[in-house]
Amino acid sequence: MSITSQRKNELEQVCLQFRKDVITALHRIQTGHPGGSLSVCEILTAVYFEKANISPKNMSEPTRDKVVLCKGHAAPMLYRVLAEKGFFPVEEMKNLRQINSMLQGHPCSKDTPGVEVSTGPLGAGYPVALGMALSDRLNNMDAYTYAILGDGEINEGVVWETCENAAKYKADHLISILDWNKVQLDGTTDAIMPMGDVGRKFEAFGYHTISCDGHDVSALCDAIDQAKSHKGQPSIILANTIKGKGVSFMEGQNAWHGKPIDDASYAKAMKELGGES
Ligand SMILES: Cc1ncc(C[n+]2csc(CCOP(=O)(O)OP(=O)(O)O)c2C)c(N)n1
Ligand SMILES: [Mg+2]
Repeated sequence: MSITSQRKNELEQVCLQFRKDVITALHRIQTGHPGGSLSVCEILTAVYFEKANISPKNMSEPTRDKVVLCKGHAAPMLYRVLAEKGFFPVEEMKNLRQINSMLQGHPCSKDTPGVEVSTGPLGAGYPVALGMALSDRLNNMDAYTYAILGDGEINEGVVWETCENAAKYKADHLISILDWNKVQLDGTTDAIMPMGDVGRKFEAFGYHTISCDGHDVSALCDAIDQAKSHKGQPSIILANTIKGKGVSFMEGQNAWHGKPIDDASYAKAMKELGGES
């Protein structure tokens, strides 16, 4: 069922706060990844706040849904979302990327409550996500595994090996979401490694594809519903996003993939996002 317009408005406000808090945390530490964190904001919000059956209360129950942020460099946004879900206090964001902090530069399942799988090496999270989905099915559980991928990440060969297996095993409880922002670290995805028609490529590998606006929480929720209702094939949601979304001078700019946020840029970003964090 679609979310109401009131709920959509609420989640948009929540996303605005997430963006401010992530930019503030990244400015404080002068390292980390703004671009890919801002682009995945609504995807994580739709999954964690509307669709996935996952919370601090059921984290130890095998029947819970699972989420794997394959593009692990967007950890700051994942952490902010997990804090809002109650996995740890939001004040922990102050310790982002500090030695011995629970919030390392890339997600670590050992250190961070709520993190299902440690990720960072691009591509490596995806086969793990498939394994989790297949394991749940073997155990007769109706749980879904959500795998969130970057569009530069899908240059990795292991992603396509995973697709072959997901199709072979008809992994219809693996819901993949591509943060399709068309930019990676050093340039546009087309310039670094042209992937052709991404949707047709996934279809050729045996996937059901769904496209949507990846900054529209309501559209993302509908796309997830469609993926859930599609049986006998894995689904991937091609979520059209903008790298750096919400901060005009970061939008579409690979330079802001992993650049420290200087004071002037921070002030400008916060003004655009509507004030202090
Ligand atoms: C195997 C591997 N190679 C290289 C890197 C370095 N790296 C980190 S992020 C990134 C670009 C990722 O681009 P994309 O998947 O499009 O992410 P997004 O645009 O969502 O930030 C690269 C090359 C890595 N983490 N892992
Ligand atoms: Mg990208």
